[in-house]
Amino acid sequence: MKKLSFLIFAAAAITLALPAAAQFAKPEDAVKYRKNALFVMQQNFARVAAMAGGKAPFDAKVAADSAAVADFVSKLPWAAFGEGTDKGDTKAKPEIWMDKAKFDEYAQKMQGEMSKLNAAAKTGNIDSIKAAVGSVGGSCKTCHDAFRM
Ligand code: ASC
Repeated sequence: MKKLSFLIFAAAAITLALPAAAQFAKPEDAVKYRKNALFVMQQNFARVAAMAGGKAPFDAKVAADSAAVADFVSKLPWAAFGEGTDKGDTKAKPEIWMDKAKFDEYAQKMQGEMSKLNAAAKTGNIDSIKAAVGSVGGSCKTCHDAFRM
């Protein structure tokens, strides 16, 4: 019994000590997690971008709601780029793990721009939204050019 309690304690301690990055049962789960998060983010961002680009009618409420979701979800993918998740059904380049600092910097940059878009969308000002959409798009592209196949 003592041994079992110890094992449970040890397992809990290890789980809590691990960074969020490692908290996936399998590497495939991490890949799926980050792809799904990026997909949900992209869908919400693209909806706002379509309005900003005049390709969809401007609806301030939809824009604000979508930007808020994109902002929140923009925080999620990064914990799923841990070591050993460079394999499988992914377009992530090995360069991510060779220059993690740069990758993290680009990820941070995008999150910052997305949070500015969220703030702009809350004001309902289409010109501010347009400018912020451009900055987010630029930050997506910078990272994709360097780190996506
Ligand atoms: C999107 C999307 C991207 C970015 C990028 C902007 O909607 O899927 O990867 O915007 O195209 O340059």
